[in-house]
Amino acid sequence: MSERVVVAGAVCHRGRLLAARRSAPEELAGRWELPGGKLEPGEEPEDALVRELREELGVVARPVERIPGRWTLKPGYVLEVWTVRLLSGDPLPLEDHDELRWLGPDEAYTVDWLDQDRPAVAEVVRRLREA
Ligand code: DCM
Repeated sequence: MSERVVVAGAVCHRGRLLAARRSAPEELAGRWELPGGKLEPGEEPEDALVRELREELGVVARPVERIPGRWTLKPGYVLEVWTVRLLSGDPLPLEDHDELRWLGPDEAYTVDWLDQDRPAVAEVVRRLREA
């Protein structure tokens, strides 16, 4: 049984992290996540992340570094996270989200992150504080 990989991006810009509020499905709606989505068959994780961020946010972005670790979402699905740099565009909630927020390290926990995203968020916030 192979696992399905979900890739997500910690988009960082000017010392802040981008948080996206999910609009669906019902059980996740209203919770905040690092934007991303499922790999398509044969797709490399970095390529999937670039595609997902273009589709969901309308930006051109570049994965920079993988955050160590992988987190189980539900049986058969694992989450992998990359730090991401914006190359062009201003993120908009085009698909899957109804609000975006840029959070500095001191505001990072003012939103209700999905449980499975929290370890990666914590690592990115630690890095933002050091930067
Ligand atoms: N997911 C998650 N954390 C993220 C992105 C996605 O837990 N940062 C989960 C939510 C869905 C699944 O991955 O169960 C697929 O995401 P999507 O519906 O966005 O393709």
